[in-house]
Amino acid sequence: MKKQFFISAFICLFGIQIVAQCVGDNFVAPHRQRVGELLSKNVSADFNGDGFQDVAVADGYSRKIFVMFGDGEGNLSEPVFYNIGFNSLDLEKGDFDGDGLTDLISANAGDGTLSILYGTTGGVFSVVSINIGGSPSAIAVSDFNRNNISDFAVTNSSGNSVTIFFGSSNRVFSAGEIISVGANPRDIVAAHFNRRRGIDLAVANTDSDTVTILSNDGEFSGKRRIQGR
Ligand SMILES: [Ca+2]
Ligand SMILES: [Ca+2]
Ligand SMILES: [Ca+2]
Repeated sequence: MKKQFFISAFICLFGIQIVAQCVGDNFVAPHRQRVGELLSKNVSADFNGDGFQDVAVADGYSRKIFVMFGDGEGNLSEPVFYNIGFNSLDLEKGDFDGDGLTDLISANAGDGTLSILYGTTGGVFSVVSINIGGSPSAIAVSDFNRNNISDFAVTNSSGNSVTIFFGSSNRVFSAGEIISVGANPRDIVAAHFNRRRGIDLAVANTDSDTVTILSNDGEFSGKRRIQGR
């Protein structure tokens, strides 16, 4: 039977270890590739449209996102980097301008910014920064208003709040109200938690040892317009 190969990436403190995995068989010897200095989060997608999965990883210390392109055989290219804000705690993917190309977003707790990398053809990204203040700590991407353009919710760990941003084809975000949650929210997930159509949110609050459920009953609507620079 023909074996299927795909890439799985594991984050280490001072580098990234890429492991080529063989379905239905044992792991083969790992391919190690040193990247960055204090990696926090990675995502995979086919950024350059060649049919092979690629990897992006955020480095909170060097303020960079590294992008490496897969060859379908478990190997990654030398990293290309993009400058982002300080102390990235989360990295997610979506299509925030609805052009069909995967975009990336980083929550930078150290300087209160979001870095959004809009994908272009060939796997090249265009970076914009949005200053939202506080300590952005985690991001959940979904289509909260069901217009087929990705939106995202971001936690503010120092402000004990969540704000939802709605993507648009002209790359101008609409922001919803600041929603209070528990103390020091550090993770957030988007899923259906009730029987209504909209995607809801669950927030893990580290210091209050609570989980906050935000039900999307139509209140997840944009009211402020924010554009990255
Ligand atoms: Ca690719
Ligand atoms: Ca896009
Ligand atoms: Ca949307």
